[in-house]
Amino acid sequence: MKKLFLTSALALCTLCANAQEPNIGMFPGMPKIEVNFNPYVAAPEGFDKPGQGIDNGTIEETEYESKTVGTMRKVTIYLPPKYDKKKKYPVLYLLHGIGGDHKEWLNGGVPQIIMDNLYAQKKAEPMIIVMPNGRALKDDSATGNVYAKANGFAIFERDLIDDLIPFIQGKYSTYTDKEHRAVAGLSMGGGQSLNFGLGNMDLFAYVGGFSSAPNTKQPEQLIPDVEKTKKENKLLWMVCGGQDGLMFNSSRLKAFCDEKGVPCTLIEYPGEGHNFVVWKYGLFNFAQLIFK
Ligand code: FER
Repeated sequence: MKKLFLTSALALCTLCANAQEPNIGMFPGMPKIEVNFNPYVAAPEGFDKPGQGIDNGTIEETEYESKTVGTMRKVTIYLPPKYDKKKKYPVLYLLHGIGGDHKEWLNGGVPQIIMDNLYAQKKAEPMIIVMPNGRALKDDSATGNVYAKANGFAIFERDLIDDLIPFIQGKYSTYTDKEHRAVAGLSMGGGQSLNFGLGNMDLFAYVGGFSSAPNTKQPEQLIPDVEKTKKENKLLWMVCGGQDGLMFNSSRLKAFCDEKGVPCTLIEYPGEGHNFVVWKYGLFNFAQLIFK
């Protein structure tokens, strides 16, 4: 199975262009796990289109010193409309996929438009969204064979916790407790969010996985202590396309949670594959559920 996995991953890679998520539609060999999905409710028309006459947040790119990697690392920040240093904000760490970097969400997922619209309708708590480069390597570019650099996505756990979070809390006006910190991501970033979020429940109360990739740990590793997770996690929320060959990463965790009585959402986006239709929907919904 491992060999099949590797071969197909490499085959996929040769198909995928740089800085783009692979087409997972034909991903072979993984089991279909029967689960009770949570109901899919379509996002309203225009949720990802610029709203007219509404306040806009601001996007900036900055750099932080990573002791983990030994380099200065780029990160994209989205501050909510009317960001005010005298107030404190919760923080969502929003992670990209294997073909992306700190700009992937901005280029493909228009988080600033989705959030500006949500704020205009008072449907989300004002928050800072931090979009780092989740490939914690000296060469963290999404070029060449991105699968060969996949180990950087695991190393990022230390970069995030030891370097990036302290930097963000020093530079911006943020709350610093777990109830005001969330992590979510797409594909490899979804796997990272489940791994790091459930693995560090003292740091993250809200966890989101959108079309999570095979870097997602086994449910027994993610939730070794069911009672602790029930007590400490405030939201475990997932979405995945119905035609996405990576669904098993999400459905395996959902089945485990349902069996053990751990609150967990998994929505199957009807008919969709491994793409930003699903991930924009993920952000739109997840952002409305956190920090409340
Ligand atoms: C794999 C298939 C897909 C894999 C990673 C991915 C590390 C990631 C896809 C993405 O981030 O879009 O076998 O192994």
